[in-house]
Amino acid sequence: MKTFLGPKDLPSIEYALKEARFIKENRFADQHLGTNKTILLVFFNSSLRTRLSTQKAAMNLGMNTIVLDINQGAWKLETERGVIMDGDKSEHILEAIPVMSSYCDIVGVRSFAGLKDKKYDYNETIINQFIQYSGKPVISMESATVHPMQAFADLITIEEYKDKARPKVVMTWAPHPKVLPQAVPNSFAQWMNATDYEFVITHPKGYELEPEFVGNAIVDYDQNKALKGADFVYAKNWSACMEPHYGEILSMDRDWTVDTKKMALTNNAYFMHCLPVRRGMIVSDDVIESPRSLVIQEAANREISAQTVIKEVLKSL
Ligand code: AN0
Ligand code: CP
Repeated sequence: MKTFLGPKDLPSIEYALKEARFIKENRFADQHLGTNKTILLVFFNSSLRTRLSTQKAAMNLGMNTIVLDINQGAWKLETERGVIMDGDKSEHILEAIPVMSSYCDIVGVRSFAGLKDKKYDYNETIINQFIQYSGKPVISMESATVHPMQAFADLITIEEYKDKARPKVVMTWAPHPKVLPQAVPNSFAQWMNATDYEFVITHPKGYELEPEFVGNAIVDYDQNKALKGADFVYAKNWSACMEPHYGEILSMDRDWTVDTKKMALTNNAYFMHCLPVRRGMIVSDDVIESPRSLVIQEAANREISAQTVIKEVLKSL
């Protein structure tokens, strides 16, 4: 595997889940694969879970890890071609990428959507430059439109907690004061569509996601109706995806906040969120602290999804 952006990059979902189960029980069984190999994790944006879990996964595989925060100590990078660099950007990404990749065997990239130019974001311009110019395998640690290691960890978590073959999974939009990307909901939808679960997406009008990610999901604008009978509730905020409102906040309606009243509509559902989460906006304190909340288990499974992905890349080196 030379790039990792979605479920199609793995041999199959069944294979990926089987590997994940093995890795969870045998975290140090594959150290021979990573000996004397180096992974470089490049962050253009903040991170807690991705930074720690991906490093831990690489260390479990016997690898060396280097982490670079572009905004803390590196030169400011120009990412557009054809510009006269007379501003505050000292280095061009077209030199920086091959230089960074000369020190490693695998590159992980976190680069959020700018949410200004939909075409630039949805072409995955930044991570595609890494794929094109690094000469090394590249894994997304949340790029402009996808966050595949998060969605894979979410899938592992649902598989661990489901008590029926075909659970009802509901992804609900919830309010947030800042403009957020669509990467997490896009990937969650993409990975849920790769299963045979009953999958429903609910959000206010105007928050439609791209059809390539929505796939066969049922979209319901009535959150209360969507939550009925849910076995898993996956909350997330995202900004508007469709033009002419791309990257805008269209609603801050706290009636969409997931609280005990909303959870009472479900089939005693588990609550899920990728974190970081804003209490009082996305979810109430009592729901996130309840025994049905899986947010810590999801975060812990980030080590497993990352290790499964990196192992697959190491096998192809
Ligand atoms: C980011 C997002 O919504 O994409 C990262 C989530 C993993 N969240 C925030 O910036 C709060
Ligand atoms: N869920 C997630 O990716 O968290 P971080 O942004 O802290 O890495």
